[in-house]
Parts: sequence; C-alpha cells; structure tokens
Amino acid sequence: MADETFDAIIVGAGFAGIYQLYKLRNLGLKCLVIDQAGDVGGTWYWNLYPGAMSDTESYVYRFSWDRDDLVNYRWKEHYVKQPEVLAYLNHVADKYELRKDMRFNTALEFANWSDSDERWHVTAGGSKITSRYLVTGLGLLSKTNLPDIPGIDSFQGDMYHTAKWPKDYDVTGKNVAVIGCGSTGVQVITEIGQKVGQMTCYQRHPQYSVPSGDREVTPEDRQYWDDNWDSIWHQVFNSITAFGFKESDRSYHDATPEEREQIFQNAWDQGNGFRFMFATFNDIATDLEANEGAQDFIRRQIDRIVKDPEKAKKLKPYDVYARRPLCDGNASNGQKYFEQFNRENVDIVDLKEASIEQIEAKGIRTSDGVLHEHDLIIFATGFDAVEGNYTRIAIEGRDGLSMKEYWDEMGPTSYLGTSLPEFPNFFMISGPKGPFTNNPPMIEVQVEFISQAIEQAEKVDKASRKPIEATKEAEREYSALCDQLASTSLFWKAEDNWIFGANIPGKKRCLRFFFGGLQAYRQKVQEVQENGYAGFKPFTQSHVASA
Ligand code: NA7
Repeated sequence: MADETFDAIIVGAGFAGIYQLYKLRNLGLKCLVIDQAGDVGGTWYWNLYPGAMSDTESYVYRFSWDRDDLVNYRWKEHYVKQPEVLAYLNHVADKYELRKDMRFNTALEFANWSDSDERWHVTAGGSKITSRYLVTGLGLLSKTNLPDIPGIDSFQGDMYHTAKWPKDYDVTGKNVAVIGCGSTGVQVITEIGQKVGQMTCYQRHPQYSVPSGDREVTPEDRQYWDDNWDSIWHQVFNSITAFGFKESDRSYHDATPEEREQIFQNAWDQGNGFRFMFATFNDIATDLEANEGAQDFIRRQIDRIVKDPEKAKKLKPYDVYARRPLCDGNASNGQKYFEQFNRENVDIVDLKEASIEQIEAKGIRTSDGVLHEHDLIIFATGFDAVEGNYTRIAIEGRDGLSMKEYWDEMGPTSYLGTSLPEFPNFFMISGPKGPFTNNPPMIEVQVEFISQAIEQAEKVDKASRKPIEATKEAEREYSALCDQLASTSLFWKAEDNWIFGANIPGKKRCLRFFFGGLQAYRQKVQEVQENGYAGFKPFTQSHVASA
C-alpha cells in the first residue's frame, strides 16, 4: 500500500501542536497531528495529579490570538487548574474543528529525512506516512524521571509518577509518601495534606516556594482584562518572562533595607514565584547579595509560618535561590505549602540527614534504619527535560544521523530553539535553547516564525524549491549567544537543576535555554527574517531569484 502523504506532520496536540495546525492549515497545507495520548492537551492531558495547575496567571496562560475567546471564554480563578486548561484546549480544538486533522493513540515511532525525495518518512502508530515538513511540539517536560531506587518493584502498595497519575485516583485516608518537592511536589503536597491519613514528604533540597496568591476572578478583574487586552499582550510579548507583570528595573543595591523589606513583602502578598524573583529587583538572579536578600526574606516567612522548629529547620533552604522559581497554590481549605507542615498528619524527611536506602514491600527504608510504612508512593521526581523527549524517539536527519547522535556530540543545541543543521524541513517548538519564559506566548512566537518560514518556502515553485535548513555556523553562533546571555546568571550555581540537565545522572550539564527573555528572542527572530532568513541555507523566492 502506498504511504499516506501530507504536507506537514505535527507531533503533539498540546498548546504547540494545536496552534501549529491552525497556522499551517490556514496556509492551505494538508496537515496531520499525531499524539500518543487519547486526545488533545499535551502536558495537560497526562498530568492529572491532585493540585496540578499552571503557575502563570490564568489571563496570560492561553492563546493571545483568539480575542473572541479572551473576552467570551471564562475562567474561574487567577490560576488555571489542570481540568480547566484541558477544557480550554478541547474548546479550541472543537471551535476550529482541529480534530479532523488529528490522530490520537498514535506515537511517532521513527522519522527519517530523505534527500532523494526531500521528504520525511515517518512511521507512526504502525502506519507509514510521508511529509515535506515535520514539526514537533513535544513539550519541555514529558519524559518522566523515575529514580532507580533499590527494591522499587517490591513495594506492595500503589506507586505513581505524578505525570502518570490515574484519573480519579482517591488518596483519602491513605498513608502517603511524596518523593520530590519541586514544582509538582509542592502542588501535590499542598493539595492532599488535608485529605490523606498520613503523609511523609521526602525532601532532597528544601525549596524557596512563594504563594501563588490565587483567588477567584472578580467582575472587576474581568472588566480590567477586557478593557486592556491589547496592552496586556503588548507587555507580555515585550517582557523578559512573559508572565504578565513588569520586571523590575531597579537594583537591590539601590534600595534601603526598609524599602527592600517592603518590596519583598508586597511581592509575597501579591503572590507568584516568577514575580517574586523578577519583579522585586532586577538582580536577584544575577547578584549573590541580592539573591541572599531574597533568600533571607523567604526563610523568615518559613520561620513565621511553620510552628515546629524542627520541621522549619528542615524546610529552610540555604543554597542559592536560582532554580525555576516555585509557587504554591491554595488547598481547598485555603492552606498553602508551608502551612501543610503545621498539620499533625504531615511530616518531612530530610534526605540529606537520612537518604532513601531502599523501597521494601511495606514502605521506604532510610539510611538511619527506619522503615517508613506507606500504602501509596508518589514520585514527584520530575522529568528528563527538554531533549529527553527527542532522544527517546528515533528522528533521523540526513544520512540516518539521529538526534541522539547529533546531540551526543554537540550537546542539546539548536538554531533559535527551532532548527537543526542536517535536519531539513524539521522544526521544534520548545526545542533546546528556546526562551525560558511563560510557555504559551513563547510557543506563539515560535509557531509564527516556523509558519512564516514555511509560507516563504511554499511560494517557490515546486521545481526550484529547496528545504529549510539551518547552517552549522548559525547554530554555533546562536549557542554562543545563549551562553553569553546566561553567563551572569546564578542559575548555574544551583545543584541538580533540570534547566541544565543536572537532575538526570549521565546527562550533559550545559545550558538548555535562551535566557535573554521573550522580547530579545523576538528581536533575534525578526532580525533573522529581515535579513532573508539569515542562518538558513537559501530557500525563499528572493533566494531563488538571486541565484
Ligand atoms: P523538578 O522541578 O525536577 O523536581 C523534582 C523533585 O524531585 C526535586 O525536588 C528533586 O530533588 C526530587 N528528586 C528527584 N530525584 C530524586 C531522588 N532520587 N530522590 C529524592 N528526590 C528526588 O520536577 P517537577 O515535576 O517538580 O517540576 C518540573 C517542572 O514542571 C516545573 O519546573 C514546571 O515547569 C512544571 P532536588 O530538589 O533536585 O534535590
């Protein structure tokens, strides 16, 4: 049987795949989205754990391009929870009838570029398909990290990674272990503290978590947003983090001790981890003294909140505040993360004092000889982030070169976070060295760049058409730019940080993001376009005309 043919295959049906399909279909291309999940949603399809929410404020955790939805599609609170994000993405898929070009329960098994017919040859869900373009929207965080703990298979209770959480699983009354206190762990712990019988949190590094400040959307909030959508999105796309707040342009060193305290307090009261790190002062993430000021403030909040001094001691971080900033939501009783540890049924094990030695039939044995009995173990242990999603799939560029081989040699590089030399007509959304920002606006910028490049290539007549391919030189220069932008960041100093691949044994410790912010990234992309797609081999009509 002849292979099915498409103009573009898009892998992933989350924010990225949905918008990419919408854009490429509007160009008149015959597209197919494939996803191993059973429906749309991407990250939000899989992450069903209790407390799952976006820690970007809800009004900027959506698509900016559908103004009608911004005004007419309502959301309840200042932070969207997993069911609401999933419902929103389903709504967009329905509204634009996207599902007719989507195929679910269909994993990408193999993709290979052939120079002879200038097409991608793909095996997915057992079928063979080909396309001119291959675009991946695999998400930054989808390959789970399950630590290799001795005895893990002997546990007789239930055991779930948060990203593989069974729908409607009930934790009520259970004796629960939560391993990992990152973004996810903080959310789970906050949500289930009041429901479980007993909970022990196994913490390797204490966290600088800031409350989200979540609350219901009021008619005044709604009115404000509806009156200001243009300026809201203008600000987002011209900011660093794209979180909807104005980043501070003031140095910590230019403020008096009283002003610093007030500024930190205001940010803490208003809520949001990114706001606390980036809207207080402009040097928290780059200047150690400023960073220590922020650390000290958060430690004092922990001391103030947590009544048991022993628990407070374990919960207080002393390392640099330079991981992805965390923020915790409100449980249904209004309690936040650190307040959970005032509950009698919630305890904490400091793994630096007693590490996990093994998992046994009845629970977790720590190195001090104690067996902590549990009937549920929750692994909130994160992901093999960024390139982990790519290297598990066999995507081969020119001459059978796999992405894994390419990155084994080069490290997880790219040109603009979207393109790779030797991988013609291939684009990544949220690939390595993309901007470290709120995801939906960043996805929009990349999808629009990719769509415009494809539009230019499609204008060339078939006989003279050339594939779109980044040059090695451009990739090298762009990587050097990323390194330069990150060189002053304190993020390098944080241990086991997934942003540098340091949370997974054996992974290369190097930069995986563009730290210049969304505005600078947009400028870079615009420069590339204005200079005739500089850094790509010639592929547009004007290239053909001048050849
Ligand atoms: P993270 O942020 O990578 O956090 C994973 C947590 O799991 C973190 O606290 C780790 O400890 C802990 N961990 C990992 N392996 C182990 C082992 N072997 N033993 C004990 N503890 C362990 O993942 P999340 O899912 O929380 O968040 C990922 C992103 O998803 C987040 O940034 C958002 O963008 C959404 P550590 O602190 O490194 O010592």
